[in-house]
Amino acid sequence: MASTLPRLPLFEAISKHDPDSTAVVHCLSGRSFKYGGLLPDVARTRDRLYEAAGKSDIRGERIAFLVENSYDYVVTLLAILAARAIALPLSPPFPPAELQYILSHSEALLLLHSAKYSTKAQEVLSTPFPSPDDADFEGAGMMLYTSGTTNRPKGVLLPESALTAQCRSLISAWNYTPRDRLLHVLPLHHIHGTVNAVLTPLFSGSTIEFLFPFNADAVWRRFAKPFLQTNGSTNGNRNGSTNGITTTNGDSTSATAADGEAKYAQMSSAPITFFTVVPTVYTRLLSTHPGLPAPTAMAARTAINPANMRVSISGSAALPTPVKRAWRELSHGNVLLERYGMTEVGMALSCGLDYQDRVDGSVGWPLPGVEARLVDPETKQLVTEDSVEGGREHSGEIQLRGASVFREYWRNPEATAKEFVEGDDGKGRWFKTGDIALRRPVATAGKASSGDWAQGSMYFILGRQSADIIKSGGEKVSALEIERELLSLPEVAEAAVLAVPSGKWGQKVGAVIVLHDGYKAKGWKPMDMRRALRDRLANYKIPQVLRVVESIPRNAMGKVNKKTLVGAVFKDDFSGDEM
Ligand code: MCA
Ligand code: AMP
Repeated sequence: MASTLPRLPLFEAISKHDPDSTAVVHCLSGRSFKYGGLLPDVARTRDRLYEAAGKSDIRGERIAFLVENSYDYVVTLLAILAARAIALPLSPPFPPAELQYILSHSEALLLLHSAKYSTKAQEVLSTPFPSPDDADFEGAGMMLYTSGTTNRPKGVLLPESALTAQCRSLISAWNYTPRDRLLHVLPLHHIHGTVNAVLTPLFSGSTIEFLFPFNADAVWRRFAKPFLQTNGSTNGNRNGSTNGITTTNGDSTSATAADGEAKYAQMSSAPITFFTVVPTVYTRLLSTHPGLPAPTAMAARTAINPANMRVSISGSAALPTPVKRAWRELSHGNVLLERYGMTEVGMALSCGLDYQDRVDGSVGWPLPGVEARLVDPETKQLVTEDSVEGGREHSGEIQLRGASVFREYWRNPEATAKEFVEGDDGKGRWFKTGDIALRRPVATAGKASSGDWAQGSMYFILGRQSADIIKSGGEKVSALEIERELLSLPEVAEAAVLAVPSGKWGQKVGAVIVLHDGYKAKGWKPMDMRRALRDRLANYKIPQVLRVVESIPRNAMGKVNKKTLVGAVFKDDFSGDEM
């Protein structure tokens, strides 16, 4: 029998779920894995980790892993926590140089690669269930690398206690249940994909169905499948197939095949009830829906209507109100729930489950267990409920504290110290998010109908304090990191990297370049830039628009005013309506 597991709250929760209910499904193949098999698999993998490390105490060590979005990923993540080590999920598409940086900076003890999971996983489904009975789990945690304002990504260390606090807060606000079935299309090296869409559903006994990489057509087919009308009947089934194994319902399969999409035939017919993604994904879904075959398009609309899709969440970047409205219309009334978070703190602010509490442009209230305040960045004064400036609402930097906040930037005490400010009430330090917001009462919302936490004035994000942080398709990008890479190229004499507004990405990365004299005659095209940066930066960080100029205007201090420059140089590239 596998050895015992530490008594992490997550493991205790999993051990109480119905062992026959489905934990994970691979959407396209229909393969599914039950809760009953999960902890035995975790225990075995944890023991294999000890073997690989050559010792059985790897507490607090960083264990990096490159595993595709799958049951294997879930087991690997949990096995690392079970070893009281720090899980460090890596993004497979990152170029080797970026991954190498993360590996060496984190001083990872091991790098695990996935062998395609085998029948072994099925074998252990029947092995006895190890009871979690070891109360000591100090050392367990997760580390995610995020772009900061400084030029290299920082390792954000999230101890297990912070992860658990984040999950509990979300369960209480969004009410995940074992009846929820979540379609998972996000990368697994960010909080959004890991905490909101893996750990919290596991805590709650929900089913996670992986469909990765994101593909709008496949998502629509999956949503639609339970509701495809054949011979005038609907084969939707609220309870879905037992354990999420594909119901080989002849009707739905043949209807899908009739659409010429046999590759989707193995998809389950259980309705998806929970979807959490970045705004760009909603934009992409909205723009591809009209191209679906008519029966699929209709079934997809039924699938996302509020009676079937319990909650659709948007976050990681600002949700444009036109996208929210278009989704509401397409879905016959499903109002997207917007929330605000950050790698360093998990989810911090959220609108409520009650539709009244999903106010356009607002990210809601501090989630359960999260304390939030606004501080004027100039005067450092607290922005109080009634702070009004010349009749206008007063904005400030969002500062946060609570059990969900990270511990430190890995091996970077200076950066950690810089991002926190001591509280004057003796109740601990506040994390400075760098995001500017205002608070405003909304007459129709905040009546505690979504929970006690959802009361009072609502938060509205205005933007970031620093122009050097760009959010593209939900990915955070440091302008300084890209400038550093550009400046290391022989062609480039000066570089300024800017956030260019985009309907599709929210913001896209733009570069303004001055070439060295020797390269001016030849010129430098976007293709040249892409080729030069390909092995140095992840794809999404490579500028999408480029301008070569004679000089970049600077102030007396030698600083570039990026807000002015972006308007002056990229006016024609603003594409607020590209969908
Ligand atoms: C892909 N491309 C991008 C991005 N993604 N360009 C700019 N920004 C991006 N985010 C480029 C590729 O390099 C490629 O360029 C082209 O678009 C198509 O690539 P593909 O891989 O097909 O793109 P996609 O699959 O359509 O990806 C779009 C996506 C993805 C699904 C929106 O970017 C995504 O999953 N974003 C979510 C990231 C996330 O989880 N963020 C949460 C972090 P080319 O054709 O030239 O090669 S924030 C967080 O965790 C906090 C706590 C929070 O609040 O949630
Ligand atoms: P990351 O470092 O990738 O965790 O990104 C965190 C940042 O994403 C925050 O500091 C915000 O700037 C941004 N963000 C997350 N959610 C929202 C939202 N709902 N609206 C606007 N910005 C958001």
